[in-house]
Amino acid sequence: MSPHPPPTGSDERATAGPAYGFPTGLWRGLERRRPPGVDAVAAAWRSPVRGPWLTSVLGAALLVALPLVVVTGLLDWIAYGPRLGQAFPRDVGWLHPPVFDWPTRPAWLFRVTQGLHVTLGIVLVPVVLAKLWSVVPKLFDWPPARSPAQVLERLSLLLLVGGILFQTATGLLNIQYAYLFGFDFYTAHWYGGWIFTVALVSHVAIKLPRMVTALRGPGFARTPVAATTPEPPDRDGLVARRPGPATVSRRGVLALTGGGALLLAALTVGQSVDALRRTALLLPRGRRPGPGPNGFPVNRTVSAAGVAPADTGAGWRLTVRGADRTVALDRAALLALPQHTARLPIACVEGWSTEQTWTGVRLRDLAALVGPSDPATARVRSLERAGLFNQAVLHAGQVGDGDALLALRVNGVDLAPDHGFPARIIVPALPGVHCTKWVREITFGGRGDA
Ligand SMILES: Nc1nc2c(c(=O)[nH]1)N[C@H]1C(S)=C(S)[C@@H](COP(=O)(O)O)O[C@H]1N2
Ligand SMILES: [Mo]
Repeated sequence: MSPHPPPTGSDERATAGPAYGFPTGLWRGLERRRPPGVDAVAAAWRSPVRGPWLTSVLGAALLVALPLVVVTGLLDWIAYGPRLGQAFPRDVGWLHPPVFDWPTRPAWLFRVTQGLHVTLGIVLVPVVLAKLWSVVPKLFDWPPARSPAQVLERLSLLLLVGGILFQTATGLLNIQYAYLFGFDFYTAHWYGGWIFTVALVSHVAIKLPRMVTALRGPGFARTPVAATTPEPPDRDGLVARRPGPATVSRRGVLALTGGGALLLAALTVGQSVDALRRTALLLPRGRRPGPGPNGFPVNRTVSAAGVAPADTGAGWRLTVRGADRTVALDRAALLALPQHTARLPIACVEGWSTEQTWTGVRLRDLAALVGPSDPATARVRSLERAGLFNQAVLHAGQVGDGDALLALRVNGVDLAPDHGFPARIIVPALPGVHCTKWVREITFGGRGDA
């Protein structure tokens, strides 16, 4: 039994909503010219659990988590190296966070930022859907606005809802390699991210006080279905006008949402935790990367990259260029140089990461062969002819790190062809995309001529 009998007529609804702003005649006129069916549709949303409390609980969860997704997304862009001209999108004008040289320590830094960005983006899908469900009747509000301020607010909601759906869809499609859209992923996800962020900030600014009020009021976290009744009519119109009987409690909705999020988390964490790889059911590739020391995920295989076995055989030479000279080294010559071993992650921005033990020549030792051992940059080129990631530029801090390697071996054996044989780059905290495989040439730039 509801302690608050639901309002029945449209008069109550009008008084529950905000008063009409300027120009009053326009809003009143709209109110009178109701499109056919709008009342029937609005009345069809009858769940008594909808209301400020449920929307606020879901909103609070998103308020904590979404900023993390936004910030880690921006950090991933910085990690790609905008100063080195290799972040995507490249030309963003002034629209970017302060850029800095991505550090090499802690070595797991990029593993964590890309992992949080992708994993949270996936895990939050049920929470976002539940939040949208809790407010969906407002989509059918008539009149659609009652003041110019409300027009603006509703436009920002359009950007907010459209933004999060767009970011989630493009992100998920990208990690599945499903380029169904006819535009560049990076550009779309970047600008989509800004639109979403601006809409999110204004939405929070507008709604935060109401969220706090709702959460400070009576709670419903323990109310069972039998005792579930609607909240009193609210000025936002979240509470159903003609609520039906409860078929689920508020805590039931939250349990379902949380359960969905936990399930997605369980299916996703294996992408970032080597021991749980087999549980990563959503990982589009490399869930069973095969046995042995080279048994870890492969993003682009040697055949997909079009690198021919003849190019990586006995005739392969690494060209190293520097300020003073150019040298060509075969694999035996590289193996004869001092070898260094480091345990480092490969972290792919598409969501997965893995930690392996790499052995090879320190980049700064290679630099010393051809010029100063502390160059400003290193440009690495692959045997791969086409492809966005057939080259990468490293900054001074990355070249100079004692664990920055041209890796020849992994886990005590030669690199497999798919992992970049004869040689690949591996640098602490470097995004996976810049850990160039099948390296053919490294050019060290002098100090100052980066
Ligand atoms: N030449 C070349 N190197 C490359 C790539 C590529 O497409 N071409 N992909 C990169 C990406 S996106 C990642 S995540 C890592 C993956 O390394 P792995 O396949 O050895 O795990 O390799 C990087 N090196
Ligand atoms: Mo990657």
